[in-house]
Amino acid sequence: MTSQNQTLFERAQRHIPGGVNSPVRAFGSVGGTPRFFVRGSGAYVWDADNKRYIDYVGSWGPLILGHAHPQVIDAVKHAADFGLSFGAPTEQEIDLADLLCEMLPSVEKVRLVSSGTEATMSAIRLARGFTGRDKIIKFEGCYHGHADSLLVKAGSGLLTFGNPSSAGVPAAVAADTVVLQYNNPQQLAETFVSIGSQIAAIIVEPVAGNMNLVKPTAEFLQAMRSLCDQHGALLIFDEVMTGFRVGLGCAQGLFGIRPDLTTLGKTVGGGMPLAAFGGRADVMDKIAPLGPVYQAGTLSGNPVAVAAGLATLKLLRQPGFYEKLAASTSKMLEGLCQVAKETGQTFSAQSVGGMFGVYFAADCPQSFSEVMACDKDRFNRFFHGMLDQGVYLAPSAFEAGFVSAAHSDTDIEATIAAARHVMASL
Ligand code: KE4
Repeated sequence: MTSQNQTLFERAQRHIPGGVNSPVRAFGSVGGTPRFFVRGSGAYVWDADNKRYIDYVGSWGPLILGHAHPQVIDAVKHAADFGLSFGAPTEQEIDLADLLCEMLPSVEKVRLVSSGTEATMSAIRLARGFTGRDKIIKFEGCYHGHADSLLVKAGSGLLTFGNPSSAGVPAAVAADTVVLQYNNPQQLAETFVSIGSQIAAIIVEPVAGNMNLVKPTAEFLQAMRSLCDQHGALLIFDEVMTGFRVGLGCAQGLFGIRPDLTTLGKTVGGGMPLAAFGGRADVMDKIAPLGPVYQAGTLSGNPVAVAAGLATLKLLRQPGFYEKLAASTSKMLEGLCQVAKETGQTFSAQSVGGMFGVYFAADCPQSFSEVMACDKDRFNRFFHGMLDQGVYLAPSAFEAGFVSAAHSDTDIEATIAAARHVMASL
């Protein structure tokens, strides 16, 4: 019998390029038919064939509370009853700005936007406007959304489809983006020695999640901070994925590094189109209408999205939230490593708070080249085996996974049992 997912995928491809509204959803890297979801609740999603999956993608990070959390849904419904958008300021935007500045000491002022791409694109423009410099440093395998300057040797969907640099980006734009190796402080220092006076900013994922999960070394983090200070460049932490995912203080709180600018998205909006960029007041005051760096958005600070964000952040601040999330995540990974050992699989895994990476390699990769050396084909077979078993992992070997507060011990144990079954015949 034809799967409804297949039928819908064929229909979708008639008028939507690739049948999807974002490339990573197309299963291009893992092959097969993308699942069309019809419902999510807690740790679960159901596809068009009414098959249930334990979900470890969580809409690529936002659903840290699980799908359709009642308090978030109620907040959204209540806000919607008063109108969907005004294109004018609302009190709730002040509440969210105040809360973000309270939760993140490095964020003295903040501007709300509608996507992570908007946040990073604006932060880059702001850094260039503030410093009067053009060069930006990013790292191979990191993905910061699809603004032209940042689609150079990027991760996520570009890496998944093997085209790390997008067509359509003018060479003149790409020329101002310097791409270095993640976790290579020596190379970074050498670059600053040669062109430090031209560098407006470093933008970095403080825990990389778009080439699979790669943790930063303390040396790398410290080098970025001190080199920016020495050369008058800004340090931008792209915390769209790590923000409120790895801890209440984000990655910057975890590592004790104070960036000049921070970008947020995903979790901060609880699943609604909400993102933000913020940081030093002297830098943020360069943003229009105060300063000369233009930035705008029809739906920026949208009241319904802000309601979802406020409801989500309120629940994340509950005592013990992150300890429990990290424990669930660690327990799941320990179980996967145990069954990999039992079944003779070369496998490793690691997590930071509620985000994790799994690798068909003996050791967790610490660099882009080590990620590329992992057994991608074996991951793809594992992905489909788990999908058949009702476990939905990210459909790419180059993405991080996410656990939610809704994942129960029973869900974790079921995931481990599924992995035992799949790994036994990989
Ligand atoms: P969006 O424009 O997709 O909201 O955010 C872009 C972005 C910026 N920075 C980081 C660190 C990100 O991870 C992202 C988006 N992440 C991908 C998944 N790895 C989104 C999924 C997709 O592209 O469909």
